[in-house]
Amino acid sequence: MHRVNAYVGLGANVGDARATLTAAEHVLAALPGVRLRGVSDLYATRPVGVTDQPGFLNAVVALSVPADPDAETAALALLIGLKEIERAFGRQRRGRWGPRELDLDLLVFGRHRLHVERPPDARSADGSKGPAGLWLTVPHPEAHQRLFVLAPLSDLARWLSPPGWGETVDTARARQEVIEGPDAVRPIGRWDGSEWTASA
Ligand code: A4P
Ligand code: MG
Repeated sequence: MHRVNAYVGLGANVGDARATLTAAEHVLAALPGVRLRGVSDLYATRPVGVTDQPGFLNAVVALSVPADPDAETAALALLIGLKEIERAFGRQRRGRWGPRELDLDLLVFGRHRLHVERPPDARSADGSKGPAGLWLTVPHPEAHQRLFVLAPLSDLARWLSPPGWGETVDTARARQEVIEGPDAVRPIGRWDGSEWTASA
């Protein structure tokens, strides 16, 4: 079986964000065929995009996931799993960049560059209706210019150079730190195997 290393970004700013991210991390690690490779520190982050909303908590997890029968199918299957977890945690639709109970973004899927659009009438192999209009771009098109992604990602993969970036995660993080300023992200917890405990 082929496997790839995937990175998933977690974010929340509605409800008990810390409890949500902790529980979501455990659900992610229990997805079929998925192995957990690492969990970043937990960060308190300043909202980006829509700035008039509560601060976020963000983290990133490193996963090893099945890549069969092909990268595109496997990445879409993972995305569908992420969307189901968001729904299970009560994610409401409030518009782009707005407040959210839980946001799960597929940041990197191995060395693959994918852009997939599933037509609204797409049907899965068993004939049941698939998720309408689902689309996917990896690496995530905005990840390289968001410190709330780059800081936790560099905890896990600072030397990684995602396809299309032309730079390492750490280089992008250092540049973005200058642009966003020292208060944009703040580490507040370290993963101890079951939860984030307060950083020393
Ligand atoms: N989609 C395409 N590619 C991907 C991918 N690589 N990963 C599609 C995940 N989804 C992907 O996403 C909309 C559609 O994007 C999905 O149906 C999927 O098919 P969504 O999560 O439902 O909508 P959204 O999150 O409102 O939009 P978007 O563009 O993902 O928002 P962002 O970019 O996630 O921004 N500030 C801080 N500090 N921390 C945050 O976590 N998050 C946002 C949300 C804004 N500001 C933030 C934070
Ligand atoms: Mg999203």
